Amino acid sequence: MDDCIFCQIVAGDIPSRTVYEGDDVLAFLDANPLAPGHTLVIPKDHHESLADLPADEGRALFSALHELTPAAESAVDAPASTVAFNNGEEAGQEVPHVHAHIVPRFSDDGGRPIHALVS
Ligand code: DGP
Repeated sequence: MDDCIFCQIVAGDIPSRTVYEGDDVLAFLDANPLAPGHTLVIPKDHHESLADLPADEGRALFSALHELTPAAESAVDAPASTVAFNNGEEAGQEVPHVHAHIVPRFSDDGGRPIHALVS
């Protein structure tokens, strides 16, 4: 999709700080991080919501999350993380290309759940 920011990142037309690239999945640092190491994990193909994502791409995305979540934590020495999808505009999805947020969490960040992090 020409006007999709994340498709432009996949194509290399918008720079990003890539942390992982596979055949189907790209991960890069969030431009507006909620915490150090805040990482976005996306399917390379354009799908707006989780319901649009083919099952094989969903499996590739989850497999990448399985690897990248502990990697994101250890990169910033975080003991935990919040992993979340904003799925749909009413849920706060600003970029209409499926993406998971990995937000490293720290012992001194209050232990608040994700909805408190973004309010
Ligand atoms: P969401 O609200 O779930 O759609 O979150 C979109 C995230 O994408 C938000 O945390 C900021 C991030 N973001 C938006 N534009 C860019 C960009 O051009 N580059 C990067 N690295 N992140 C972006």
